[in-house]
Amino acid sequence: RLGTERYYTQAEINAYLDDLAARYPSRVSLKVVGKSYEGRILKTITITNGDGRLGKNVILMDGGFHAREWISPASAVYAIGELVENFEENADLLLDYDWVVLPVVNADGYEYSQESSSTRLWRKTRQPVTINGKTCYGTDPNRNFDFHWLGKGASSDYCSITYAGPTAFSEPETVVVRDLIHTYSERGIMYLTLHSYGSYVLYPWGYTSELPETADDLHEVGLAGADAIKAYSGTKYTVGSSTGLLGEAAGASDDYAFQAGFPISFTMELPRGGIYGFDPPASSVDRLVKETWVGIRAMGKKVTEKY
Ligand code: 0X9
Ligand code: ZN
Repeated sequence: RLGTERYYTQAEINAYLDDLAARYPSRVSLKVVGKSYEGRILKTITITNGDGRLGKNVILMDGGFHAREWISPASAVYAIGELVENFEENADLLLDYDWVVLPVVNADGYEYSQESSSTRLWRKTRQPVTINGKTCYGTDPNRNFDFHWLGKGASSDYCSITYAGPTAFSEPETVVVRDLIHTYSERGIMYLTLHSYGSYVLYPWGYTSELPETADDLHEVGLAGADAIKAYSGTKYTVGSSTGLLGEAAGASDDYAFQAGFPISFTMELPRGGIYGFDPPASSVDRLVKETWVGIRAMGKKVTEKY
């Protein structure tokens, strides 16, 4: 198991995935799905129960969209560890479903935020944009998806923290997630993207205050996660639509996955911690990733029963 006593680099996380693939070849497979702007390898881990049945339903999960939200990759990695190394206790989640996880989407930003205290709060990717001789770095990957791109809550200012990018899917990292969403849109049931902070389970829409027709189903599955976490640790999550709870923010991956065919799509905003909210101390990683797993597990379980 990768420890929970500190945060790990993207390279260490990839090495852990390699280690799992070597140790559990019948249940785990890896795929290089692309490269970040700076050339870091992005790889997914597909977790099965090893029964060889093809075409099962899929739960697609990612972490590390926003660089500074370190508890997100940590939680994705912990979930991977549970599904693979604690397989016996989680076999119910893998009977009719495969899980596909990309733990660090914005690998360049994540590494940059680990470089020094002055870059700790970096959010965007690292691809530069130069206009009239002035350069600003990065695009908000969660404003870069081509569904109501540059709508409400997204900025066209290339130096803004919510910059939607020069075009939709201008970032290699969001292209990777787009392609994963389309690869699994036929059999994908739940898309779950891990962010921080605020302790929310958010469902579509995030570009409009309108609710989808299936809002009750989304709410029910989200509540299963929130209730499980409350019972486990006492942490209170709020469940609701993205726009209802946070206001419009268009061009995000959750809306994109939902419109592409995933009937369940959530942004999970993990709890705040530390001085800025994005920086829970290393000493609280263990507690947070464990309670987050309880929530992910409960939502996954609910999905396997409902769909
Ligand atoms: O604004 C975001 O991208 C997410 N919050 S964060 O603080 N992690 O940046 C929320 C996204 C919610 N989903 C949509 N607005 N579609
Ligand atoms: Zn985020």
